[in-house]
Amino acid sequence: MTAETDKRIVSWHSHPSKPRFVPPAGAVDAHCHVFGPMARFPFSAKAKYLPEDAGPEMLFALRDRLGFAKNVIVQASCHGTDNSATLHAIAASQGKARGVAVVDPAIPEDDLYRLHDGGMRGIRFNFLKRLVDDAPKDKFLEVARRLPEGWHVVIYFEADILEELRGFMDAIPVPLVIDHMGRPDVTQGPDGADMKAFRRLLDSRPDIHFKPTCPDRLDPSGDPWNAFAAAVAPLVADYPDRCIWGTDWPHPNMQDKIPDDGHIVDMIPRIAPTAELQRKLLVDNPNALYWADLVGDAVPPPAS
Ligand code: 0GY
Repeated sequence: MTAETDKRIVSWHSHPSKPRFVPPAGAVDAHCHVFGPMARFPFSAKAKYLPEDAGPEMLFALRDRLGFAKNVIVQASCHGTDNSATLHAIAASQGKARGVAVVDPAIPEDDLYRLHDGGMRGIRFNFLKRLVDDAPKDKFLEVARRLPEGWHVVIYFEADILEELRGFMDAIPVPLVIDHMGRPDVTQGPDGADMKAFRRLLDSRPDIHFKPTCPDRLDPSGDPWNAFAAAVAPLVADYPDRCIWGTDWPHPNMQDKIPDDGHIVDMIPRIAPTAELQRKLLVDNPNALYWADLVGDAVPPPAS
């Protein structure tokens, strides 16, 4: 942490609007985070940003306001490999949250199973240099080979290193989930080079999922993020069984362009215009990845 980053940052909207779109019953916000509370869960000494507290009560209040039933909480880089804050939030959710951990690749097997018992169902490999000091592919592969059954790997990278990561991703022996579609340049449109490369990745194996998320990060034209909608809707239409969606609250590092979460939710019908697509994106696909043990109990029947 440098002197300039010592001030704690607020990157989320204090009064998000109520979305017009009403998510289907059982909808999952499958990409969000918690920060702290710092007094109980200090941030990592290696954190690249120092946020204000955004704990589970705030997350669950937002979940209810936006009309979601459950959350998948992704361990944020500011907490490093200490997953206590995320585990605390999952425990506080009373069964309505599961998570994705960030681990030291040398983590003992017993600790992986403890994370499983705490509601984790995957680990995240982050390749963004502005967020992490290093991303050791060889060590990542080793831990990916000894994950508990049913887990997957979430990968966060930017479009310019997609090709470089292809061999690494091919070697991961469990399903993959790609954060924010690998951050394509959405202004190139649905047939731009970045989207084409991402489609090639999806076509390379059937067990890669993706998050058509973060219009606020990916579309420089700003809200209502028309370039994002135009570039992403065809991807969701063509890969309806392979996408999951999330708000990205509390929007780490977006303090200069804080999005209104209600507007983020209103992007859903623009990228998934039918009830069937919405059910897959928000209910079926995330439940299969994160609540596979309960699928059948937890997933409501398709809307008629
Ligand atoms: C995201 C994106 C970002 C941050 C993190 O773990 C994190 O700190 O994921 C980012 O700054 O692009 O998905 O939350």
